[in-house]
Amino acid sequence: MSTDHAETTDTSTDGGGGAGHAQIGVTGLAVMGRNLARNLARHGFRVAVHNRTTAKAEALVDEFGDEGDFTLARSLEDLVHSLERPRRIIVMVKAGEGTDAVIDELVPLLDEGDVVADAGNAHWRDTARRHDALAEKGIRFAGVGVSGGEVGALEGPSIMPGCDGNTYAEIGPFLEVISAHVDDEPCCTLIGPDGAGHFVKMVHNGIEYSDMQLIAETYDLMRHVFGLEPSAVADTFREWNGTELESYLVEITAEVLSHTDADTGRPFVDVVRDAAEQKGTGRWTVQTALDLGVPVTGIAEATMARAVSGDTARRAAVREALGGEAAPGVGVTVTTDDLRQALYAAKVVSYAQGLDMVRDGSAEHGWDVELADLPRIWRDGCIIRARLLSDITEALEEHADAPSLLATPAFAAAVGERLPALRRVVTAAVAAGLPAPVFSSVLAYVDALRAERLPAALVQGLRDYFGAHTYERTDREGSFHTLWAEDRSEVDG
Ligand code: NBP
Repeated sequence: MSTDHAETTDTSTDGGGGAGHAQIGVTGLAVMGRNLARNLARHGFRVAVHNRTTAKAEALVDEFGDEGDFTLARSLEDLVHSLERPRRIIVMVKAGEGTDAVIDELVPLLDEGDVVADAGNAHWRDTARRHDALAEKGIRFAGVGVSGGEVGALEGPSIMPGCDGNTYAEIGPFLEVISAHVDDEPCCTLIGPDGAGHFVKMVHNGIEYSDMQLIAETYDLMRHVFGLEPSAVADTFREWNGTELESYLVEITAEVLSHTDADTGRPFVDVVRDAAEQKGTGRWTVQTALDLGVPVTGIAEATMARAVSGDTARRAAVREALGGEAAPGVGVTVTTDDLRQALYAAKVVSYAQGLDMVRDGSAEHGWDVELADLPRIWRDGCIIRARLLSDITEALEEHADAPSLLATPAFAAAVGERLPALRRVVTAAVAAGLPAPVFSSVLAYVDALRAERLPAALVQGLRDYFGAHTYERTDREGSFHTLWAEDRSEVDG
């Protein structure tokens, strides 16, 4: 470990004219890190900047040096030496091997009590591992979820830090200042220890998947059941952005749908290949949800829908074999207002599922996450920012013990009154032969939660028949097994 006192080295250039050590360092200056560093500098912090390829750090100081007080670090040693103590270093590199490479190089240069904050999109399990490994060396580690993309990083993202309280005391004040703000409240708060911040960021991204897929399914229905052109669908989304559906994603849906391709003059959406990518957070959410046994059906179907869209060879083969004509959709009427209501209800359900996942994950790992904090810090700065999140915050504050958002009075009523519309939308999609996997699955989820009895009783009977897995009875305590192959009498299980 280094015993040097932090000192700006000869190779460092003070871009903003300030003197003394930098208060915080950023390593990794691609789009996100660069904008985060500028955001910090614009707020008056003295920022040391470093990138593996030094040219990016030089370019940052050249282009934006007048925005604040930058110290250019040409190596990680420079970066470490340029910082006041305890050192605070934000790592914003490509998640995975890149993060491990930087940490491995950085750790021998650091002193006890220094703070490393990984603000990349790390898997929460990697964050927990890194936290433990660095704790053994006395170095404090934070896994910081950041949402808002390139613009958010510059202008104020939603930030989900996971770390110990004393680590947060070091970096929280910086993060809170540069985050988005709603009514003077920062869209940043300590989520919980070790992997909690990245876990919540992962679920946030999962919700983003289902939000986008629901919007896409709504568009598909308007296009193919109503026969509207993309520009007309855009008008409806623009109008909806003035209603309960007001959100960043609804707003940009209108922008994308009204865009015309310059080359062909056709609607932009018609010239884009219909195969959606997924970078991994949706998959991680579903994998983690399966481990926890928490049903996030909306997120799961949205992730699967992307996988189906990308499965182009199989799609072509089945279309060829089965035919691709749409069904006539006879006898089912659905209105624009049904779609608006269904979109809102389905969105609420998928948020409820994501929040359930955080509740269960927090309980499993002892993180003590305050659920109402999540919609509060997602109200601005992040991709899923929406008017709805203020109402969710309020409902969770008032009913902190509710086992589901759907069990709070406000959202039970909001979803309940829109269920007929959601049902009509799913029916119309099925009748027209249009895939609406997220609409369908969230409706099935609500119907399952509402049901007095589920056919799971039969499943239990079958499991007992072939595997003696036992079952419980409705009329008395205990575990039972029926001797299926003998006289079918019941014994204790
Ligand atoms: P990228 O994810 O494209 O990563 C590029 C950066 O990683 C460059 O600074 C590159 O240095 C550095 N890097 C790599 Br690649 N391997 C490295 C290694 N072995 N050692 C040191 N540095 C290494 O950048 P980004 O899009 O700005 O995203 C940064 C992080 O933020 C990622 O974890 C990403 O998932 C996350 N994130 C991104 C967004 C978004 O909207 N883009 C949103 C939220 C979070 P080089 O210049 O020398 O190649």
